[in-house]
Amino acid sequence: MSSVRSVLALGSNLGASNDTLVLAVADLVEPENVRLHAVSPVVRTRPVGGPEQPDYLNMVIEVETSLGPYELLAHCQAVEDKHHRKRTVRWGPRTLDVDIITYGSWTSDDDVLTVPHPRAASRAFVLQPWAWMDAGAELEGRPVAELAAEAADISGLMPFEGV
Ligand code: PH2
Ligand code: MG
Ligand code: MG
Repeated sequence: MSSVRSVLALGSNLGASNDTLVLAVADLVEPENVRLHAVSPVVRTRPVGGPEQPDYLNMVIEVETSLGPYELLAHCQAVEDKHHRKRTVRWGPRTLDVDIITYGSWTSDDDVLTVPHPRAASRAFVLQPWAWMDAGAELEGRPVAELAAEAADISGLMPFEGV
């Protein structure tokens, strides 16, 4: 059974966000064929885009999975749904967002799934926790830590110290 490493980004800014993230990580790696490989620290971040809304808690995880990319997407969406995700305003507040950032070296740009995530390379709320999780990580041929330092939203990111 071949398996692939995939980086997933989680975000929440409605409800008990820290609890939601902890529970969502457990849900994401609950199936036998999704194994947790690494976890980032949780960060508090200013919202990027969308309407005025609360700060987010963000984190990333790396999983190893034998699910195909579209199966992994469906699994991520099922976990979002379990945590009462409503799909209304684009970039609006949400109880839980789970995005596939990378899926091995596989790339895709279709109506269902774009991988690597099209905006990840410019979003400190993804890049900085990822760099803390995996100091050697690269995206689009560049160190993730360098991309994080250059991202416009880096100044709005702070470590999350707990509730
Ligand atoms: N997600 C978005 C839009 N803006 N801003 C922050 N800080 N964190 C997010 O997770 C986020 C966002 C769309 O998915
Ligand atoms: Mg998102
Ligand atoms: Mg999403």
